[in-house]
Amino acid sequence: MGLSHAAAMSRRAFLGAAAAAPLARAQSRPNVLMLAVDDWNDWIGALGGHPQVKTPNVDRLASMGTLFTDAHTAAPLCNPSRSALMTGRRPTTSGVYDNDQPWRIAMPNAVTLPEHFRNNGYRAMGAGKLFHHGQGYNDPRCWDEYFHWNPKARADGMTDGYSFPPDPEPARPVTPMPSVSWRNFDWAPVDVREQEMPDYKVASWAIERLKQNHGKPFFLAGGMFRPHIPWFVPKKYFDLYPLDEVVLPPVKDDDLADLPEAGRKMALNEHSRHDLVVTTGNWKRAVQAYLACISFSDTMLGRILDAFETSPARENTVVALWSDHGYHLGEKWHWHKQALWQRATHIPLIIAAPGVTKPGSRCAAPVDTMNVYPTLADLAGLPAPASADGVSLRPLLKDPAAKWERPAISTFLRGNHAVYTERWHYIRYADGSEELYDRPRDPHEWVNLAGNPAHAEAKSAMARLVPRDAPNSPRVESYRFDPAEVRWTPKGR
Ligand SMILES: [Ca+2]
Ligand SMILES: [Ca+2]
Repeated sequence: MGLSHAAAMSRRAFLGAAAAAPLARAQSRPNVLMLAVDDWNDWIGALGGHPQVKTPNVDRLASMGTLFTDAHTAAPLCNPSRSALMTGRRPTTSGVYDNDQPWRIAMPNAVTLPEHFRNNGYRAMGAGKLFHHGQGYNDPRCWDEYFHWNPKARADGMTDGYSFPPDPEPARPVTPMPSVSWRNFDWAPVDVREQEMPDYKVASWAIERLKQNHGKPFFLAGGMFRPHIPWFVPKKYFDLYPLDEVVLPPVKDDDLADLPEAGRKMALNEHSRHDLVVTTGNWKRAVQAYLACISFSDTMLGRILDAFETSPARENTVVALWSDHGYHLGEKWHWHKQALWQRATHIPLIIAAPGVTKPGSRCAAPVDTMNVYPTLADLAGLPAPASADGVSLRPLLKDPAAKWERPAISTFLRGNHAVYTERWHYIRYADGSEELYDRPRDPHEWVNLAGNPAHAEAKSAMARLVPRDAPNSPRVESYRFDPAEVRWTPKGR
């Protein structure tokens, strides 16, 4: 849908613009290239989350704009994170807390991020993992064009399939960890050309769109699937990290001793068996595989960036990159996501906006993914989203040292929240139990200060920042997704 004539006229009057051709004026608005990565924690070179990680391309993107060094996800799990970012509504607003709650069923009237751009004269195109599997790829309101792979994908808004190319996988399982219940917790080098990898195809599709003239501004989004498990990528990426040299993340033996019961349960959930990873001799192997997948995805993103930097859009495009959440590899005796410590919530977030950001700038203010939608809308000169729980980051993009008093907030399942300020990280679980970490003094979050009377005042101040679960926030039913039938069915029926 294009800008209406009346709106165009009033916009021109407001801007006091001379009588430029309507098309030229429309194209003067910036394009948006949004890159998403999956389960990628703060292990990028520019963030220093792991001393060995090799991410020259994401680092290059960081050098083009502003790297947020203290960015957190709104929810450390795929669907609630992506639903929140793409609709602008936190789980506490939407009721979408888990992977089995289809966001469009919960929010039939939400205007999503790409939809907002479409409604304002943009062409919206997407590929790869942007929404969670099985949701949103075919939402007819979101996209003008999507890289559909699954022939069963249907355009009815919510019953779309896994629109993702098939993954070349070895016979499974490769890794002998039978007691780990997390499906797909497996890894190995695969003997395939990288052109056969799904993320390669997603990147190629996006690259083709960068070369095309769309006749109006574009919103182009590409979502990488790696480093999501299973960690199967070509061997050359494993070879970047020789096994005997792999550095393990720091883990404290008795780290869980000072956690409340709810925290211990979150650390030692059914999918997370650090003891087993260690006793089977797999810790270094798993870290190697995760690093390999990061460098693979970084290489795919580099292909998109190469194409972007030689494209006509180069001078007039906002580029953003985010991960849907972080990832534990043993820290707090925890694996995977689904936790509220910094390793699970801290993410790469980079925004490069011509004329706004300074190349290579870094911003240390605590921000979260609820800021993404309002920021991209703002940078494109679009109206603020109608209902968003976050605000635009423009003041920080203009001046990374600008005063910023909002906390970063992350929520995992109903009633469990993490709140970050520059000084403190506060966690409150649904049963009311708490954790408090002094961030500058305790970067690994090993010492829970919640019971320390010396910090009672700070703790109370942090507790006041916890988002309320709206008393009438929706109770969203759980659904089961059948990929063969490409259908959602309520679990209770
Ligand atoms: Ca994810
Ligand atoms: Ca501890």
